Amino acid sequence: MTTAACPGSFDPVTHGHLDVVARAAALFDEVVVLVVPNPSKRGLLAPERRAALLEEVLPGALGAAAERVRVELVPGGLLVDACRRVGAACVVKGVRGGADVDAEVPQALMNRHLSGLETLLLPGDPRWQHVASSLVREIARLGGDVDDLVPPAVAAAVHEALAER
Ligand code: COD
Repeated sequence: MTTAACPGSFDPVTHGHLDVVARAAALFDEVVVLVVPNPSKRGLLAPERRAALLEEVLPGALGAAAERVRVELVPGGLLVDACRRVGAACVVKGVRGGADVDAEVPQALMNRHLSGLETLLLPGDPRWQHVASSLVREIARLGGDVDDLVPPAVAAAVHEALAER
């Protein structure tokens, strides 16, 4: 059985993330979505909430393939160690354009250097290439509509978290 990891901050999960997870599930027997809080990014949702939302929306986004996808919260440490723990032989990430490629290729090479872990970069679906969690947070914070960018439960959670601030 070949297992892939889809790591991210997922603050919050967007349709762009879900598209990458669905495509990873079409290529691998099992996918582990790793929720890895990024210390360099100011968070909105608690990491546990991000993981719970992923678990909630994956069946609707992936259908039967969601049975082969699980979600794990990674409290810290190296990605390669988290991948070893969950038995992932490969990392799958989405790239929306040149800036993502420039950021991801050094990380991919470093992860291979550290442990031999390979990375598969999938071009982001053009429908979601403009979508980033940071923009979703900003649009919601400024009173805009994020319903086309994230599943309904995620939009509700983002508005709720902003209201509690
Ligand atoms: N379409 C396609 N792909 C997308 C989209 C979209 N609309 N939005 C996001 N993505 C991709 C991103 O390019 C990224 O690959 C992934 O989805 C996750 O995105 P985010 O924004 O949720 O998460 P990031 O970018 O903050 O990444 C967090 C990681 C945990 C993946 C990253 O920080 C990481 O790999 N950390 C490991 C630390 C480590 O081990 N370092 C040492 C060796 S490099």
